[in-house]
Amino acid sequence: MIQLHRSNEFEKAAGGNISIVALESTVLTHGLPRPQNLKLAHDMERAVREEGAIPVTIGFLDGQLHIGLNDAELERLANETNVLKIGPRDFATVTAKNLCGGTTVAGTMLACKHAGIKVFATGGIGGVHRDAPFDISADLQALATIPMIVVCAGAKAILDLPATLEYLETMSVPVLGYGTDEFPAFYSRESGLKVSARCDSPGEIVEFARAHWEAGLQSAVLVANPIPEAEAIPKSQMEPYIEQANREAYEQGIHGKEVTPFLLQRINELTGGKSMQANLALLLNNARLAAQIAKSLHASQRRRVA
Ligand code: PSU
Ligand code: MN
Repeated sequence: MIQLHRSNEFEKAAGGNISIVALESTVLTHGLPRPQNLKLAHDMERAVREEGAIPVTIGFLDGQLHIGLNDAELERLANETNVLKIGPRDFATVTAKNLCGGTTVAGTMLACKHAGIKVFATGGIGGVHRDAPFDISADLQALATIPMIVVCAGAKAILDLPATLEYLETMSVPVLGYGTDEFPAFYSRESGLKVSARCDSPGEIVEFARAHWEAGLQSAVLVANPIPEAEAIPKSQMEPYIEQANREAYEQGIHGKEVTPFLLQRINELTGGKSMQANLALLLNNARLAAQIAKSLHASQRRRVA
């Protein structure tokens, strides 16, 4: 079994039975520019704490898988120049070569499986890319096979959202709209697409997840939490920028794991920084909801034992 480098805080929380929320780190290393990336990492951790749970940011330093990064480690990961974007297939490379990097949604979920963490917050999951039918994020594979609750603001709007939802349906991953029947589209609250079920409270989400796993499924439960209204950008406004960025990625021959970071950065330039503000707001919003879900899950586990 892979060796885990557990932070003191994680050890204490796990031993003391305190609610835990995992946070990913590709968003720091590849999703946001400096210095907003480190500030966001701290803000997300604070948001989780304010809701009464313990944040555990996951990432690799010198080939070690950290379950929880302290402030100095977070700072290092956010500023390191030689950092990889680490999905599940990269774990062995990173371990063998003592490398550093941010774990993607899929990578973070794999780490959570080893650490026994059940709730995780990210911004937007990866999915099926537009006009590139074989560019399918490993995030979807992880969601299909690792039973935990993942909170996002939908799939990233740069993707082919109908195809992404089809894939999730094929893989038996329920998509829960939080307070909505519509699948949110990351920067926008609307997509014109439906979720598979709706939940209106953290407790309801926990009950749903329990019923899902009791039915014998091993897939994750994906919670789609719409971006707060104040920071949302209408889909009609975003779509031309997304199309332009996708076109440029194609023309410049960008492919593989570089596609998503390229698109996010290009869209940020095209929107004059507005898309990044939206991205930051939805990340914090997801951290808060994940903390509430973790607390509710924890309370329900205690009730069951009692
Ligand atoms: N959410 C964000 N920004 C990001 C990501 C999520 O707000 O940068 C990252 C996640 O780590 C996700 C990755 O797993 O983007 C998807 O990359 P790809 O499409 O190459 O699988
Ligand atoms: Mn890809």
